[in-house]
Amino acid sequence: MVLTPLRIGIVCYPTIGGSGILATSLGIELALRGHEVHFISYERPFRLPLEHTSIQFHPVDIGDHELFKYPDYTLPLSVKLAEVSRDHRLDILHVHYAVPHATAAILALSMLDPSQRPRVITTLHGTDTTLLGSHPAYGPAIRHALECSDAVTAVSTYLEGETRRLLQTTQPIEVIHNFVSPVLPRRSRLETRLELGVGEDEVLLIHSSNLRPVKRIDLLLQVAARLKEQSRFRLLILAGESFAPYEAEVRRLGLEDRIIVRGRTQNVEEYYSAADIGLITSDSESFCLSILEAMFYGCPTVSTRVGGIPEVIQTDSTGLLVSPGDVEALASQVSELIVNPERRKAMGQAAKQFAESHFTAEIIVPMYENLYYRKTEKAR
Ligand code: GMT
Repeated sequence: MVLTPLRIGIVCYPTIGGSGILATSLGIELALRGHEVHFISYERPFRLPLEHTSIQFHPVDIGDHELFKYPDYTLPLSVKLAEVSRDHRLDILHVHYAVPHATAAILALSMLDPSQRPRVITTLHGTDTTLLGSHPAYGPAIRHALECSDAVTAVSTYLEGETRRLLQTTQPIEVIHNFVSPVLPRRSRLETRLELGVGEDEVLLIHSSNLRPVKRIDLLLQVAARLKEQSRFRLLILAGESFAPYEAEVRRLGLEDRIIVRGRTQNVEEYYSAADIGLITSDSESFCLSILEAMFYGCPTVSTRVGGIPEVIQTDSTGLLVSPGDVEALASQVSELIVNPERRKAMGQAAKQFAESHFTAEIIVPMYENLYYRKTEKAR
């Protein structure tokens, strides 16, 4: 069916992190389907291709005003959102994160003539509910932004429930899970392992995150320390932020020759294809996009059973889940997979199949498109 193309503004954090990655993939997929897409952020999202005829990037100039003791992003963002909405006659403003993005979008609407106002869709990714939702200085602003949005989505059923519980909003919240558009790695598994200095006889564990406290890098290193005595493995950490704060702990645990750190990278597919087991030790996670990325490349993950992760991993079939904080159990489950390549491979294949039958762009993007059409007067 041919759809009437929409003009869609996407607001996201441009830095490494699941929400920015998801928003960028969504924008690319929408452009491929014929929509006109405008990204608005303080920096170009890092996975956004430089050349794309139906995608434009509009930077927000934050400036450096000595007048303010603390830098302000919400106001310049709202002015830019009003400008882009007016100049490009946007149908939809899809904001990822309630604060400050939905707040700025709501403010932008009030700067526009009613005939120029796009519909505001707010997608919740996690921390604005789980961290800020119960914060007295943010909760009411988040609730207000949700109630003023034309539609709200959450990336997992868990997050939908938590948002209802913590924010007591009356807005309907639609669950639209995250998706991944896998790309073909440009290097072979062997070439990537060569670059990493990992032998074919070594099991390669992988952890990819922004290393924020909720990711529990302390536990990740403790698991590696427990495995050190019994197994031949290396742990690759794809670090979205600086790994420097953890280097002393790596030395203290004697893990220098086991841990490989790589910084911000575009080519995660090469690393997931070269890896054997994913390892996630988070205290909280609304979805965990990096688990899904690993699944698409046939890499099963051992993770803590928190938040929305059980919607992504079916324990014993597509990965393994253990109680949060249980270093012993995490290590023993990883160890079980290290010594059992057959089980590991079968689990990786099951993970890939599950990802391909539930979380592809072909399945998820039309859910967003449907929502957009329902909220605009435009016919499909
Ligand atoms: O903590 C992160 O990983 C960053 C954060 C973000 O906004 O980029 O991730 C959140 O959104 C991701 C994409 O929807 C989810 O996969 C992550 O689980 C979620 N993080 C948390 O809930 C802690």
